[in-house]
Amino acid sequence: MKTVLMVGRAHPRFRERLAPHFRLLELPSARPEDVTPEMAETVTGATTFNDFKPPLFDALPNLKIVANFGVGYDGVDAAYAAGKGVMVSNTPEVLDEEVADTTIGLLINTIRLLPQAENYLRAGRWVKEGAFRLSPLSLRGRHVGLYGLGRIGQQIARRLEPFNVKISYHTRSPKPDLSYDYLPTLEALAETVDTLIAIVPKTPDTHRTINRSILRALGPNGVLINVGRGWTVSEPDLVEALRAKEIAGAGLDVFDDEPNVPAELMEFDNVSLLPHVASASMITRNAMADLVADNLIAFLGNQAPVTPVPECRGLLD
Ligand code: NAP
Ligand code: 8YV
Repeated sequence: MKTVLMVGRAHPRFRERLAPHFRLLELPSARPEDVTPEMAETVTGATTFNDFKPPLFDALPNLKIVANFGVGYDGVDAAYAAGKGVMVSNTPEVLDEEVADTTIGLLINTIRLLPQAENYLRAGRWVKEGAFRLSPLSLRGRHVGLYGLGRIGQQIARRLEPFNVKISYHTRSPKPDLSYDYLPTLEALAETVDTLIAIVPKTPDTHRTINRSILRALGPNGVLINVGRGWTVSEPDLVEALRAKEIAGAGLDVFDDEPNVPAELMEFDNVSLLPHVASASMITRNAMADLVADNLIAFLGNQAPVTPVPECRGLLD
């Protein structure tokens, strides 16, 4: 029986799906120095929660595939893996609708202050003080800009259509099959819209691209929503822009140094913060775990993996 190493968390569904096919070992620390001689000799497949760096690849010389739990695989060095002939897979599509649903929820929560309104009720203030204050912002009349219009971005856009908001987007290449207005730069998008939703991957090109000047371009009625990666937003610039009222509010599901969230962000009443829960329903997380298992079962059974990452597709030629 081949051996699969569960690196980081061992999702209960991994055990259920993988145990009939493989001998399972665990490496909760994800640290290469904790790899035992037995692991080094026997492990041919691994699961990961987006944390698999070159020293861990090097510590497992018989590794053939790393199956990431998550569509974003920025914590897995896929180029290094490809260079060593190791396959990497991720979990696209199965989470698109859940993440898009959460994005719409976060957008409305941010604009209409619904979490604050519920806290007001729960604190008994409705009875004592009367109606909750009117939200200064509304979705009515907004122009939404999507920074990223891939699998998830397109699901967000589809959900926005019945809200009767204008929709524009910026990506590196225009999507001719889609009818939304394309803006060739992020700056042009921020100048055009008043609501910016970021759903781009963590790459060198997206690092802190949402900075003070983009936020100023969004303007004093502007709302920023980030569901991609915290890396994309300069958090210090966001705090400064909120303090200076250069934008009107922000909703964030992702942060630069998770699970640490800058204390300054918690000061603002016009900011809605979520602990990276966009895909976090049982049904969707189980679907992601199933796809991790399907990739391992296929590839270690000498079939093509279901969802290889682009960097490793050349290994299949
Ligand atoms: P995808 O299908 O690969 O879409 C990525 C989009 O970003 C594409 O439209 C791409 O268009 C655009 N893009 C990439 N680099 C860009 C750049 N430098 N400038 C402008 N646009 C750029 O990915 P996806 O499945 O939608 O997922 C997107 C990301 O969301 C993931 O990588 C992950 O980090 C994040 N995510 C977060 C959660 C959460 O729980 N909060 C859940 C799932 C995913 P072009 O190639 O034309 O530029
Ligand atoms: C993670 C995500 O998978 O898929 C992604 O890229 O960010 C999430 O769905 C989740 O945080 C598990 O760690």
